[in-house]
Amino acid sequence: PRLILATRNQGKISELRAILSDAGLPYELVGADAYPDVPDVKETGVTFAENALLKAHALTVATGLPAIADDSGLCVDVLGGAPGIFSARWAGRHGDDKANLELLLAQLSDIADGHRGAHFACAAALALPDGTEAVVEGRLTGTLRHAPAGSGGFGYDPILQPLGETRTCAELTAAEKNAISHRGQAFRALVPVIRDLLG
Ligand code: ITT
Repeated sequence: PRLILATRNQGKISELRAILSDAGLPYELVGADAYPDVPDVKETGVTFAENALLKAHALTVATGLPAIADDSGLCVDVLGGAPGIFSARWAGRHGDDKANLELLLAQLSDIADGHRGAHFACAAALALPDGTEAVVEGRLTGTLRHAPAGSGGFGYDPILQPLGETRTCAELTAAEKNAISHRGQAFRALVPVIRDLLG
C-alpha cells in the first residue's frame, strides 16, 4: 500500500525514507511532488503539531490515501524559541536555507558561548482518510556555532552542534544524524502507531 510523505522538502524526504525503511515499514513511500495538483496547505497552526496535522490531513483528503507529515524547526533559547515554526522562512523567502542561516547567525553575533543553546523540534503526524489522526514529537538539543561547518543535511544543520558532540549536524553522516535527530525520534515513535492504525 501507498503512504504519502506530505512534504516537498527534499532534505526531509531523504531522511524520512531512511528512517522509515530502517524501521521496516512495508509501504510504498510517495512524496507530495507526485501530487502536483494538490496545493500546499496554509500552515496556520501555532505549534509544530498543529501544522504537521494540517499538512497530513490536506494530502489525505485530496488523495484518499494515508499520509504522514513533518513540521519542524530550530528553537533558539535567547530568542524565546524563535525561529520555531517560522524556520523555513526566517529571512523572508520560503525554503531559502542559506539566507535563513545567515540571518540567524547575524542576529546572534553578540551572543557569547554559554548562551547559545537551541534545539531542533519535529512533529510527526499521521492522518487517515476516515479522519483518524496521530501526532508525536522529537527534539535534538545542542548549541549554536558562530560559523557554519559541514556540508551534510539541510537547513540549519551546519550551525547546530548536538550536546555531547564535537561536530555539527552537517558534519555527521546521514545515519549518525538520523540516530539522534528530532526527526528520527519523532518518526521512530510514529512507526508503531502507523502499524496499529494501518495494519
Ligand atoms: P514542508 O512544509 O513541505 O514539509 P518545509 O521546509 O516548509 O517543508 P517546515 O515548515 O517544517 O517545512 O520547516 C522546516 C524548516 O526547519 C526547514 O526549512 C529548516 O530550515 C528547519 N529544519 C527542520 N529540520 C531540520 C533539520 O533536520 N536540520 C536543519 N534544519 C532543519
